Amino acid sequence: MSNRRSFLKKTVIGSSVIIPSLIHSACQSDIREIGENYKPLILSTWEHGMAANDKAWDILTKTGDIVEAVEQGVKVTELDLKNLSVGLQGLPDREGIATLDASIMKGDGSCGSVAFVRQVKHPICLARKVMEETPHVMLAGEGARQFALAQGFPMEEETLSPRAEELFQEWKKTSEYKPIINIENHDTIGMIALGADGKLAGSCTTSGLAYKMHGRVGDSPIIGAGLFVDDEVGAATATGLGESIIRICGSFLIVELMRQGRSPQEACEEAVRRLISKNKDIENIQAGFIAINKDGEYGAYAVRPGFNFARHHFESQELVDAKSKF
Ligand code: SD4
Repeated sequence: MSNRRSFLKKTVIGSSVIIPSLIHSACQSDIREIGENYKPLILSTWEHGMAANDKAWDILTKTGDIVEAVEQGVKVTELDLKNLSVGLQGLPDREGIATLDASIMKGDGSCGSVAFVRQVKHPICLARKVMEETPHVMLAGEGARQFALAQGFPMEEETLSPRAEELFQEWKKTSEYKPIINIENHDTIGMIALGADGKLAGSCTTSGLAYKMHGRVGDSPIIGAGLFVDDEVGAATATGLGESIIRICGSFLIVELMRQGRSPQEACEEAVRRLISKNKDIENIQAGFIAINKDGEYGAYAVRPGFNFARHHFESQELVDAKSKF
């Protein structure tokens, strides 16, 4: 922590007469300016984040284009046929239809997302188009599909991948809706990145919960829930049971906690505590968060064991097991 920031902290704690607005502007002015030298860092949820990070790192370090990096990075996962929770090969809803959610955000507040979209292989690219080509933030369902057509996206056949079809047929025997922790419903990819120029961006893409109700939308396309990025502070993204994450505005909460001086690790832990306190049936819920700040610090925390994340920076790339509450 910079001397200036520790001084500010002491000042705030040591005085009972500071006016809140002054505290706010003091904290704001403590933030490093974009353009100083930052150490690039990329974090992604789960093991598939390793391959996604590789792609994103390549783009970030060669071109410095952080939005391109987070878009192209998670596209790798959208194409990964082994992944049953991201892309059109993901497990379908209870009607046997794969519907996808995705979002992308820049640290200057620009963002775009798509929800409940069908037949689009790369929902993350469509989310970026919403951000860059429309006056809106979010398009859903048939409207999102129409927009994709208008933007020249190819429409894919609505057939399930062989593995998804097999599992769906198996599921139909009981048609019981029951998320299985860390397996069928928790492989969303969320990626957050810091560039050498101090700018941040993030992306998040998923097929959502397996066998969800038709029309169900999770946290991943909801700015502030599944993803939040602010160039003044840092970035956070989420994976896990979307309903539990939406209830606490998880990613926004983490970025705001970091703004108030918490480290990324402390902020992720506080978000998990909040999530546990606001969700019933917590024994059947897994949710995990990752976060980075502009000092290149990072953190991760989950409700229960089993969550890991991929980290890529100059010295190394590694898969890290996150700590958990239970
Ligand atoms: C959702 N957060 O739709 C996502 C689920 C997830 O892999 O993490 N899926 O609720």
